[in-house]
Amino acid sequence: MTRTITAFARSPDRGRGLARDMRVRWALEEVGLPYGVRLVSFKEMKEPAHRALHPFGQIPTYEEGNLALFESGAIVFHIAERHAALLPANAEARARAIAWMFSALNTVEPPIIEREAALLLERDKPWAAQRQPILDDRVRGRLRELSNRLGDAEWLDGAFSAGDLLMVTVLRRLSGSPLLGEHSNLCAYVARGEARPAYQRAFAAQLAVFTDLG
Ligand code: GTB
Repeated sequence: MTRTITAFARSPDRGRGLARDMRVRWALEEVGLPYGVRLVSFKEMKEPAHRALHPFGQIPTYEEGNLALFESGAIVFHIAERHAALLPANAEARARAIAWMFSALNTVEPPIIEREAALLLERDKPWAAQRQPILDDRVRGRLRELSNRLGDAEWLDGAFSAGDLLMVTVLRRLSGSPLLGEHSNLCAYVARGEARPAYQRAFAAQLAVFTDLG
């Protein structure tokens, strides 16, 4: 069975692994599934052929036989559902890991994206300086809560799961920001995720796309 994902032909992050194909690559590497990558330009993403796979004209997408999926969370869930390496077999542990997947994408990621969008796209607005501390504090609040829950644990709930995979990719969006640096346990948590061999392989693969551009 061949699996194909889509990724940016030219990622604006210059290979830092911040685009959402990274989480799909990482999940596939964790469970040892080979995959191919189709690189798409910003123009191609908005054309009918790509929109047939992704209604919003974005990456990543995932094709496996007759199945075509969009939404990185749904793709990671699809991969994880079939592999105990990403979702535990025990029903209750599995439900909790899925809750962490949702919380990474629904509770922790939105304020991080909102803050990032303000920094990148709204800097010149007259209200930007007033709004920034509000956005910073929303992220701070979430990080504090997450940090309190993680404590000294290695992963969010027992063994590494798709919940950790998504949470680490979400927190990486704050790499280099002082906000993450305020929580040494979260920094160590992200570093543990990044140290996983599957993460390293996924990171190298997406970086190669950028370095191969020459
Ligand atoms: N909810 C969807 C999902 O999880 O799959 C969101 C998908 C999405 O936002 N895709 C982005 C995209 O295709 C790429 S990942 N954008 C193009 C468009 O909308 O036209 C977001 C992203 C982009 C760039 C960086 N970066 O350069 O640091 C980081 C993250």
